[in-house]
Amino acid sequence: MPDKPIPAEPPWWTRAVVYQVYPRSFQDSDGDGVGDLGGVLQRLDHLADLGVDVLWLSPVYPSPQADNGYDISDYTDVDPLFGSLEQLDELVAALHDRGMKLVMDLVVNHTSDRHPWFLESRSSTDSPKRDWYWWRPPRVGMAPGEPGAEPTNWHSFFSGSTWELDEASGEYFLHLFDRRQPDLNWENPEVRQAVYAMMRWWLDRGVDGFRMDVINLISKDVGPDGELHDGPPLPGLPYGDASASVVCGPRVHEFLQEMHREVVAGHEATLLLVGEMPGVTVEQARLFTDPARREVDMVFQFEHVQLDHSGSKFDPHPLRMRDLKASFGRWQTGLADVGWNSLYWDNHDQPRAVSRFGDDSPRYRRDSATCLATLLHLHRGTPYVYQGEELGMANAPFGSIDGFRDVESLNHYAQAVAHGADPEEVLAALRRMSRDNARTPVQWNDSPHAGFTTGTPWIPVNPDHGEWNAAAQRNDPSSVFAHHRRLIGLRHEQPVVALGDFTMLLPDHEEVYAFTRRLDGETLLVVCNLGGSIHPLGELLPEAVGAELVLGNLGEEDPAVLRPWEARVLRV
Ligand code: ISL
Repeated sequence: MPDKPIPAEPPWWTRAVVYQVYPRSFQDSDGDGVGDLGGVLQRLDHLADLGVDVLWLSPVYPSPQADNGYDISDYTDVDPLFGSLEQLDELVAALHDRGMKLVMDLVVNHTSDRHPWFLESRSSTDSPKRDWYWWRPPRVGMAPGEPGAEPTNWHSFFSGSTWELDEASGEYFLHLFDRRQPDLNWENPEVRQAVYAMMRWWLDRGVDGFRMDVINLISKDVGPDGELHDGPPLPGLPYGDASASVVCGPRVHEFLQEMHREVVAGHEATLLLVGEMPGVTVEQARLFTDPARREVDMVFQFEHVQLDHSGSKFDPHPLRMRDLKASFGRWQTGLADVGWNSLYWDNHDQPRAVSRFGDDSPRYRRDSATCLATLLHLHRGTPYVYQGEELGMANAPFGSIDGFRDVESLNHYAQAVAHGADPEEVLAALRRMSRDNARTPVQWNDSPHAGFTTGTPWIPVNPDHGEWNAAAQRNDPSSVFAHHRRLIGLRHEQPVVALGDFTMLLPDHEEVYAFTRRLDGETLLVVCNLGGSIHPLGELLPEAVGAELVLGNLGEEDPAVLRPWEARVLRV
């Protein structure tokens, strides 16, 4: 394959690294136990020190907090829990002063059931906003509330039916997530215009883009008379799979192109648009991220974070590293010439990467965290660092169900136990897979609540913070934090890291993940050992042995031997 020449002006985000702040768990500034914007403002030095380019802020809008802010009741304000609009403006200015950008979370597949739009929609069957949401009568011949009378058999992402009965009107409304998160009807042009106006309002305030929550679910496959169709039955559940009707529905590209025309046009050079897209395929992602189509810059895909699910995420099985390699490899190849990848291990919806893909035992925690980081940051695409990932934060030791806070976990537990599952088994799965693993407070120092709050944290701090915290790592050159800083620096300094092509090596090897990145005659060879065994690198990849070490996660030793969880970036 010929080396790729450097394109004239690659978009700025090809060299950028994004840092996700989940504000509730980042830093509390007023002692109420919940993180807030004041806290984010206090910790900007941490981000600057790490060297990231963009802060993606999970929702801070007014919200009943049924899903920690992913249930929005006012799109153009800040919840007092998190601070004020003035502080948001302050954050934009403070980030811009430091050369960083702010990307807001855009949650427009659904609103909160407390949003005025929904209250109005619900108020009567002939409300002018009735059609802003998905209202449907019971199944023909059935009474409202009768078991099985739901308009379709769809299973919610958060357990149970996607339909909630409104007693007053005898009709059901659709919610792909919790019942307190009704889906907006994007078929209605007024809904779309209201969303675009809101987005323009945020851009006018100076924000630099949007991370679009479940944006590939906005178009539903609806027939000419409003029909929605049952999905294939889900094994072991009294529901069907809604995917065929809601994932990348018939008008999704049209809607995103319209959004681009109405909101983004003229600003595309400076903004970042990332679409979160559960269930998206490589082929679809190429369409969404083809710059010529003007939809989004990159998507969050889910393939690699579902490889350890057997059907449901709460029925996990051990991950085969080969499957992980194959999946990443497919995405790298699939978006090589058209489109762009987002790269992530962690976010607020996933268990902690070092516990899931690495080895969080004392022996290998630091090495596996730095190995995973090297692997991710050296791929082609834009890396995302989730708060605490740069510190090697691990899953938390949850006890009983009372320790969990997340609506997805709590709904799942209630439903599973109601259907006869063994509570201890359900808990074991939650301890491994619950989103709360990612939501324990950031560990700033070794003080009682890790420096997160002076009050009582809304969710307990992981007791390992005495050892694993930012203060301990910031000036330690061998820390997970320092390693992330080096990786981010490498992307900024080396065009080959940002733009080079990708070739997978040793595709069938169970533990050694190796690839090259090439650009303009320069070749980097990246070798990572995703396990606890030693591998004969000299035999597997002889060219690695004499190569110059650009960056490694373990001290230099025998170049012909790859130690457990060792990662090397080599210039060949
Ligand atoms: O968390 C998940 C894994 O079970 C997903 O189903 C997740 O809900 C999905 O990726 C969509 O996530 C986004 O939208 C949700 C919200 O709860 C998540 O926090 C958000 O990232 C609904 O707004």
